[in-house]
Amino acid sequence: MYNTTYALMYVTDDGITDDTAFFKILEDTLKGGASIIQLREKSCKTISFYNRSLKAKTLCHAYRVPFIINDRIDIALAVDADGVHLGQTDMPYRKARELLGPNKIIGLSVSNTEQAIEAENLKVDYIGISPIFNTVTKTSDLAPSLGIEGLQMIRPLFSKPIICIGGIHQNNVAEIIKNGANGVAIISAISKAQYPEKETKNLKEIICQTGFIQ
Ligand code: TZP
Ligand code: MG
Repeated sequence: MYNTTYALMYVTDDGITDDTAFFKILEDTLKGGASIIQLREKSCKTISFYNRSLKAKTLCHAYRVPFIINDRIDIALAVDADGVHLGQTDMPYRKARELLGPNKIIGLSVSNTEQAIEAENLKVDYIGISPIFNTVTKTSDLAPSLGIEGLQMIRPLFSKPIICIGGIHQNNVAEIIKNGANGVAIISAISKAQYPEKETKNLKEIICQTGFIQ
């Protein structure tokens, strides 16, 4: 139904509490060519998360871009999102699959080779290597950066799409794609850019110019 490429995932910035600014950036990144959106809210109340989710899903679908939710399966079900992104300490994958059914996207963060092997056995839809580089956006519950070496070790262990997250910007994105990732997930390089639409366009162009991704 939707273009489900993982090339460029924009992960929303929960530091942006003003809804007008939040949705302006979201629409800018959709215009710029983000291929999937993950709504990530770490501290807001459930009602605010739910309301943002409903509006964000409508916006993403207007651009025919899939919309997934970080962690909160209840909210994903409530708004009929396209899927969820789970961390290692979130709902276990099997239970999430049981709740969401066979057709929703379920991605899992992995921070080492053991977790990648487990994700392969579970047949999750994609994994997010977390973090690939140092980031200032997420400060708690963060494993050491895996770097390109970590990606190279994990790539042969997982057969479905791999995306990388953490500290990604225009100057390091090509290296990640050339080393086997199917895409990248980005917060601050887009949310803090002066022109998020242009920034997204540039990132997408760099990703596509590697020739590794359509
Ligand atoms: N998980 C691992 S790193 C990270 C998350 C949510 C933050 C990524 O943010 P940025 O600004 O793209 O480094
Ligand atoms: Mg989580």
